[in-house]
Amino acid sequence: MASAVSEGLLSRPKWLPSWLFYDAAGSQLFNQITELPEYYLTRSERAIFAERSEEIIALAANGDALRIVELGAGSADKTRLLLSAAVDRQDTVVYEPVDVSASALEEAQERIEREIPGVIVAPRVEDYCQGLELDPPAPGERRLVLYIGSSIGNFEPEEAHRLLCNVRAALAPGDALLLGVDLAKDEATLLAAYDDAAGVTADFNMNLLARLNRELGADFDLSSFTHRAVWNAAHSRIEMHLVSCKRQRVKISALDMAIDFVIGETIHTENSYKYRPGQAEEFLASAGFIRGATWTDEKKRFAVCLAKAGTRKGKRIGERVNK
Ligand code: AVI
Repeated sequence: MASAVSEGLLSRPKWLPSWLFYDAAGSQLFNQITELPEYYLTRSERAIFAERSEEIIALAANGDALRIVELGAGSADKTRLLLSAAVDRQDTVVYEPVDVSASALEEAQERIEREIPGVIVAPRVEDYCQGLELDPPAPGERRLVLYIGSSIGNFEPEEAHRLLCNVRAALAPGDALLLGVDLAKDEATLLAAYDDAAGVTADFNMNLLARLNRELGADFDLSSFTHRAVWNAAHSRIEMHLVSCKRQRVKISALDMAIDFVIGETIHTENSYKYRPGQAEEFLASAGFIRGATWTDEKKRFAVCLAKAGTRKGKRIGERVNK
C-alpha cells in the first residue's frame, strides 16, 4: 500500500490504484452503490441471471457435473441464482470462491451454506490477479469460472487480457468462463451511475483519502476535495477523480512525504471500461476461449458472455489483434 501510494502521488498526473477502495468502509459503501437507482449494472446483470440461470448452467455443464469457481468472494444474490440452478440440476455443487480477503470468504461461506442447501463451499484465499491455479476436474466434471459484476472493467485492457489468459491457462478444454461486462451507452446514464444523487459514489471515492488518513497518518482535509466522474469516450471508460478545491499541501507521516496540490488538480482513482457489443467476445477469443453464448438485459445495458476453453491457449500481448 505504501509503495503504491507514494508512486501514484509522486506521478504527474497523480493517481491511486482502485483496489485501495475496498477496506471495510469502502466495501460497505460499494454494497450501497449496487442498490442505488442510478447504478444499473448490478440490477441488469441480476435480471439476466434471473431469466437465464438454467440455460447458462446447462450450456456450461454440457451433460457433465459442474464445479463452480468465482473470482471475487461472491456477489451475493446474483451468484445465488446460478448456484441454485446448478443445485436443481445436480443436487450438490462444489463452489470455490477465490479472494484475497479471508474474512470476505468466511462470510460468503457462512451465508451461502446457510441459504442454499446442496452447495459445498470450498474457499480459496488467493490473489487471482497474480495467476490462478485450480484443482484438476474429477472424471465427469467440468469447471465453470464466474467473473461477473463488470469486475474486468476495472482493469486496463492489457491487464484484462493477461487475466483472461491466466484463467484460460488454469482450465481444461471444455471448461467454461462466464464473464459479465458493462456496455457503452449514453453519457448521461453512465455519469449518473458514477455520480449518484445521494452522493454514495462520492463518499466511496473520498473514503480513499480517509483511508490514507487512517492507515498512513495522512492529513487530507476531506472538505478540500471533491468527487468527479468523467466519460472518456476515446477510451470508452468512466474515470473517477478526486479534485483539489484549493492550493494545498498534504503530509503523509508514515511515508515521510509532503504532496502539493494546485487548485483543480486531480488524483485519478479509477477507470471503469465499457465494452461495445461483441468486444468482450473478441477479447475472450484472443485469450484462447471459444465463443459460447451472450445474453443482455432488456435495455441492452449489460452483457454476460459464456465462453469455453479451447484447445489452444491465448495469444501473447504482442500478438493481440483487437487492441
Ligand atoms: C467493482 N466495479 C465493477 C465497480 C465499477 O462499476 O466499475 C466499482 C465502482 N466504482 C464506482 N462505482 C462502482
